[in-house]
Amino acid sequence: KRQQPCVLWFTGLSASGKSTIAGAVEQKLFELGHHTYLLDGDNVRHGLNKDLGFSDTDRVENIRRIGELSKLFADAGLIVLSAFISPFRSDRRLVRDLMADGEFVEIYMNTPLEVCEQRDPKGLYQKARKGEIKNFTGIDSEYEVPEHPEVILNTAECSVEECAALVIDYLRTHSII
Ligand code: GGZ
Repeated sequence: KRQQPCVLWFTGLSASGKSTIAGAVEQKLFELGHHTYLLDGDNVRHGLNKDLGFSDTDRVENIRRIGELSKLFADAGLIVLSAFISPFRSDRRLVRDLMADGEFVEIYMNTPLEVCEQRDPKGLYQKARKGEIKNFTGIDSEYEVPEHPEVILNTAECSVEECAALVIDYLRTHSII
């Protein structure tokens, strides 16, 4: 099936829904006959980037490597879905600049911190509040909100299905699929 290789870059706080929505979008793309690859903490931070932690410098290097990796998969013709907090604007800009015009789709998970903290699926926010985890994004490490994301998803108000459909709509409107 015809598709424009590109990178769908999901950015947002921990528990904002990045991996969940990326997974739902990937499932829809698969059903439509498209070829995709999903990058997230599970397959990157435990492998290629297992030497990196959560200091600012390590996060910068984490995103730099993931950007290069995303570009390679896009060069292979795939629609790449990358789901990382990627808290810094300059790092997301660097990845955008690796890609050709229109091939970087920044998807901002506009989920309020309170909602993420309430979800707290792994109990990490609770640990961060108690000081048991340092440099936790949204607590004692910064998240820089995207200024011009291509797509904004309000996961506190919309279902996973609705959010995934918005991304698919964007890809259709912009002739990526
Ligand atoms: C943020 C942390 C931290 C700290 C561990 N800050 O919700 P999760 O658990 O499954 O996803 C989070 C993941 C973030 O990794 P990223 O590679 O996406 O981060 S970044 O883009 O900033 O490099 C969270 C867990 O790792 N985690 N410690 N201190 N998230």
